[in-house]
Amino acid sequence: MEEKTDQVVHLGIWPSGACARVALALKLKGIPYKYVEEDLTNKSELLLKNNPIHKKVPVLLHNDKAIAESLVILEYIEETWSHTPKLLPLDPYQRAKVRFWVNYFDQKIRPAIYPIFMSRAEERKKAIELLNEMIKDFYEGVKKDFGEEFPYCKGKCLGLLDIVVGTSGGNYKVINDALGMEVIHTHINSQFFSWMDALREHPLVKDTLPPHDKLLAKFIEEFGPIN
Ligand SMILES: N[C@@H](CCC(=O)N[C@@H](CS)C(=O)NCC(=O)O)C(=O)O
Repeated sequence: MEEKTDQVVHLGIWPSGACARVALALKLKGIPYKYVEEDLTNKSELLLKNNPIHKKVPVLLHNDKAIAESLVILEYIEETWSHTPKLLPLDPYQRAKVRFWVNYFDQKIRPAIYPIFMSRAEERKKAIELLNEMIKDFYEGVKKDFGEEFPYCKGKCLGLLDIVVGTSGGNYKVINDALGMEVIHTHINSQFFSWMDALREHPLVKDTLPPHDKLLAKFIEEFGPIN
């Protein structure tokens, strides 16, 4: 249980989906924390000391104990502040399934976005098709595994999967706008994107995701002339 003396610091950068995961989980659990924006072009001593292996954000400092890697941090938050709302189901098999799909999203879908920005013409077309196929497999699989309670506990609660998927997928329109094309085919995976739209409307998700135009400007700055 959290004690009055608990000090929680979240070290992150504002455009990052991985950092948004941590912020959203802390807000959902109602844990007071201090946010420190990192400068990745000039990494701070605080970051280098507390994540010496990867030197990446997010990092969570809980009473000066450092935890790195967003998915590890989410599990730490769930175990340390075990009061409701729970981020994971109680049943071990259901928990395993949530973790499976969280990992699929983290390891397959998120990394599939970058190659779209870095490629052109035919290569880009293939990268887009691959992403949309993976989203389809993901959504079908999740629906099969969680049935009626899915998505988003029928709009009642946010769990680990909603946090991980919503903090990246919630800004899907930025990808289309940055590239000036329909990378994300909302008509093919319409149910998945309805889920993302519903998540975006959640007050804490709204409070956590960067504004569309700010993120779009960042994408354009980062990836240069995209087309
Ligand atoms: N697997 C890590 C990925 C974190 C990550 O890629 N962080 C980026 C910002 S989004 C970073 O700190 N990059 C700095 C660098 O690569 O030097 C996680 O989920 O926490």
